[in-house]
Amino acid sequence: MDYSQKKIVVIGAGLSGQALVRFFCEKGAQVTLSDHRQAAQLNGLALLRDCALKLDLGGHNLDYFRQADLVAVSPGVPLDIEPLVVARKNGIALLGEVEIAVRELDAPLIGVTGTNGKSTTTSLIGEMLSGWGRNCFVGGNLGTPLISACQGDYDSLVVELSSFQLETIETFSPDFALMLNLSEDHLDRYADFSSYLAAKEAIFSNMGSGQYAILNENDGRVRELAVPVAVRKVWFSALRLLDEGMGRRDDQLVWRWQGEESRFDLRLLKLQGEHNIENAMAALIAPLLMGMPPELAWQKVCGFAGLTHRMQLVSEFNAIRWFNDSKGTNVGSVVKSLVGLPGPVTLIAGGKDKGGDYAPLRDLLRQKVGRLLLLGEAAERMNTVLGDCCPTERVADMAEAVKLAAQKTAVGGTVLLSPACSSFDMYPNYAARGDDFVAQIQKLEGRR
Ligand code: UMA
Ligand code: ADP
Repeated sequence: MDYSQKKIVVIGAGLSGQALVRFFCEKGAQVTLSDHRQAAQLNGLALLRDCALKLDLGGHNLDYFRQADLVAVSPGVPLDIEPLVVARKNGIALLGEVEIAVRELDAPLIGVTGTNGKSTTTSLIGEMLSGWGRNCFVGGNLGTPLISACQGDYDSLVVELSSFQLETIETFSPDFALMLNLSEDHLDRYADFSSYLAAKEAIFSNMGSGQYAILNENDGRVRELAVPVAVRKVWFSALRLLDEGMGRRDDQLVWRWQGEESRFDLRLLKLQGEHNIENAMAALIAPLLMGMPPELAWQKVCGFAGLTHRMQLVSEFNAIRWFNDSKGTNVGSVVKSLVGLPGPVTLIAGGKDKGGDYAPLRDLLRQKVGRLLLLGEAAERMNTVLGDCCPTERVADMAEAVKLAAQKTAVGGTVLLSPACSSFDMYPNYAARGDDFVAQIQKLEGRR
């Protein structure tokens, strides 16, 4: 695309916005970076000092949005805010960061979406392809915006995609699209669950022949998605053997494709939990279809110990096992994390409420949770919905949560931080929240 001399407004000055600014400046565009936060609240702006750009901070000046040739949208910016409504009314094109990126990139692209397991699965695929000698980009919602792949010379792109990123695609059409599972999330941004599902389903909308949809057979909502007929569906199931696709029998994964069969021994997998078996199954499929030798693929999967902030055993202080699952940011992920642990668990939850239903946690709380400690903005609503399931207390911050957990959890017990909420009420992101949890445990340990 030729962006030279084009007037481009980039909205959102986070990671995506800053990467977009760098991209458009290199293309010779006239760039304005707009954010409703003030400069002092934004990190990394100094790194843009070499770019000739205008700043529109502390609010969005509508004139810029009326006069632009293009508005480039960061994923965290909702499409119904006034500046974007004004731009649309004035006939200005709005494109998301992923759409802008894919117009520049031509390497085979593996897109990973679903409600939970995206980061783990994306990383697993990256491990496999790199271990096979491919020079692959691994990023997207995982942390490195896809637009920054335009600076590299990649032979494959492995991209985690959020519903926010998929809302603004127009031509995006991955060679492999993985849909891991679907449950309630982000209902603070979407009018209802079906709007969230529609954003996810959009990953298939431009796909056609020669492309693959990799789908979880055991998720009813995934089974109902509309996938264009020309797209080849490849199923995985952690519950049974499949005639074609990735199935399972006991401790073996069985891959059957075009008359060939490969088996993978699950006892060698380092990743823990049933949900990670599904992630491993889903992750294997695209590399195998690309021709990666099955033994090498499985060796790379088994070598992967998992990402931080996902069911990470961070301490055994006080003869208690402390798990950091700060990335457990919705009810579906907390369910999976609790199922995998023996009770009784002291659960630390809460944060920024995303408007979903907490009631699916009720049975598990009764079965597994000895004490529930609630943090953040969501604490009140969670207490109303869940407070009668087990002894429940509100805490002011992570320090109090960890202190109380250490006092109230019996020797041999488990403490789990798995918030079912995003972190933005108290922290810049889920990683900062998980780091605080670990730091508070270490503080107590120091006093031992
Ligand atoms: N902003 C405005 N006006 C608004 C709303 C927001 O100016 O009306 C500004 C904010 O002040 C802020 C900027 O927009 O400065 C933030 O933009 P952003 O939220 O898109 O954040 P980025 O730093 O660009 O990070 C985004 C993803 N964040 C979100 O989707 C919320 C990151 O995913 C992703 O790693 C990154 O792009 C690179 O691709 C994080 C995330 O929480 C991990 N994702 C959600 C999730 O996983 O649940 C979807
Ligand atoms: P995402 O990027 O989709 O948020 P992650 O791989 O970061 O997913 O995992 C986040 C949390 O989601 C994990 O800590 C775990 O509790 C849960 N989780 C991971 N994989 C799955 C899965 N396949 N199904 C359900 N929950 C999962």
